[in-house]
Amino acid sequence: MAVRGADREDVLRNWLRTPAGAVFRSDHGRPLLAVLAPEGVPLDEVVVVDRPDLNRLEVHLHGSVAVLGELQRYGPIERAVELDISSGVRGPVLDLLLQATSRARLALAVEQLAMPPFEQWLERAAAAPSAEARSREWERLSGRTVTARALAAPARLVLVGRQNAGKSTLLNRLVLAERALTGDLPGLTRDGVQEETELSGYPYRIGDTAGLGVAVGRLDRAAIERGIELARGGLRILVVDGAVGWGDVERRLAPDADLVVWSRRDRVPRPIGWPDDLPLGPGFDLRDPEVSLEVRERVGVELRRVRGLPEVPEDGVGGVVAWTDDELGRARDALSSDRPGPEV
Ligand SMILES: Nc1nc2c(ncn2[C@@H]2O[C@H](COP(=O)(O)OP(=O)(O)OP(=O)(O)O)[C@@H](O)[C@H]2O)c(=O)[nH]1
Ligand SMILES: [Mg+2]
Repeated sequence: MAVRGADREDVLRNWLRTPAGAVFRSDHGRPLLAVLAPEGVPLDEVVVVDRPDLNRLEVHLHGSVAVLGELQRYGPIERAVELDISSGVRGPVLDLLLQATSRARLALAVEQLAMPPFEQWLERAAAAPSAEARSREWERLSGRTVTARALAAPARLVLVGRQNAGKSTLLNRLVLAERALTGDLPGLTRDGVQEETELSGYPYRIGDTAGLGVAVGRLDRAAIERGIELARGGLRILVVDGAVGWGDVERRLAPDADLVVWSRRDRVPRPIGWPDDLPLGPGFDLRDPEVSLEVRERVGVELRRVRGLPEVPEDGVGGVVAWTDDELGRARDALSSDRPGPEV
């Protein structure tokens, strides 16, 4: 809410109090905590900023239904962000708006709310005069879409590897909390925990799995099966015990791994017997929780590289996004020059 004019402070005199209940006085340019009290009745806490440069006094308030409803009694609210929760296409944006856990994710939601409907955008893009211009629009749209989707919803990330490799310890470091039970007993994890966190600015749901190795009983075998099932379709980090190094388990899991992370760098400089021509990611001494920030940083950057994602855009992706695969497919048909069509 803002009041413009030389007498802006006088106009709001009857609406604002200091937190202690005294008469409110602005402090040029400096934000001040105040109480919004129309007709002297306290309604909510607000932040007040006087902007002499703009001849404006701003009252920053919660846009909650209760506050806005109360204020409406004093006159119509000219402009407020209106959420259309009936629109299926905007679903992901609404979810993001309500659940954003970072400034970048919130900025993306706010940006996308202001975008024109996808149909309208596509119609205009498809009307571009040349095939090159349309193809450029397609490139930009697909780039924005990949980044926006990666920011909006967590990617599934599964930790796989042999028993005792340090999978549960790695999970704990990645989520900055002792969530999974760890210990020297091989086969300790049966049903792995799942936790959400952000790495390098992108959200992930990380799942721990039962390690591969000697399945001594029916329960262990079932746990390993569940782990294999969980890993299907997600990103996989193969956790290698550096001191054990390359073995049958690694031979089996390495081809499908998106990233290899190894433990026990306190014992070995490099996983024993690791083939020179196989990709190998960062190694850590995972024992001390103090390493967590470094582990999160290194793993986050590696995952970004593997997924081909840019550094997290702090202010949205800069345009319309195809939130559904159907939208993306239609955009490809209408814009991409790869398509077989009468023009070719
Ligand atoms: N020295 C050393 N020990 C580690 C390191 N990382 C993990 N450990 C230890 O290795 C043991 C096994 O770690 P876990 O994280 O439980 O291993 P896991 O891969 O989850 O094992 P399972 O659940 O049995 O599949 C624990 O005692 C850890 O403290 C490391 O980098 N260095
Ligand atoms: Mg474990």
